[in-house]
Amino acid sequence: MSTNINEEPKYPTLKAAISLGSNLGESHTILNKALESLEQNENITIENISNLYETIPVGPPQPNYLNACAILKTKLSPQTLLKTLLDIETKFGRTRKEKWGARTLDIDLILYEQLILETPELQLPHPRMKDRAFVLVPLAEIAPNWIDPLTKKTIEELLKNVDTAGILKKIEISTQT
Ligand code: PH2
Ligand code: MG
Ligand code: MG
Repeated sequence: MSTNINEEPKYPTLKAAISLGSNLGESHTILNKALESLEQNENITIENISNLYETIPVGPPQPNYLNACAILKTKLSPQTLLKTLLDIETKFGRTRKEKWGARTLDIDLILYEQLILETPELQLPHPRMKDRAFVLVPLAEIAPNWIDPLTKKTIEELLKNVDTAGILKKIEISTQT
């Protein structure tokens, strides 16, 4: 058997948490289709999806967001997973203009196992995760006991320290159309 050193290493199936947001276009449909796109990747399976939340924008004035989180199992390295997420954003018409401006689709890598990473392209855990109710509220539904490797607190504990006033409405997955 030959070994190709250029081949991407075969990572075991590892757990990652992502956050999704949209506030331009048919946000509900876009989020569902983005999750379908992820599922179509043979190296990714979706373990769990939160309910959707309508949230007040953090940043410049813009329409309200729909936010959700998902737990993935993946064989991809964090860098390759990030590239896959960015490719899906582009597929759904994401353009990058204003920082924190309105977008058809934003997918952020929030946690990857217990990995701590500080690179220009990717920081893990996501550097603003612990301040953002629009991430912690949906994430606490599906991964309340996941420990933030930096603070050693669970998602549920981190959620207690944020203001959730900007979380306007929960849209139950079962009632989605
Ligand atoms: N994403 C941002 C900036 N502000 N506000 C809400 N409510 N939801 C988001 O997903 C969001 C935001 C940058 O990624
Ligand atoms: Mg974001
Ligand atoms: Mg992003």
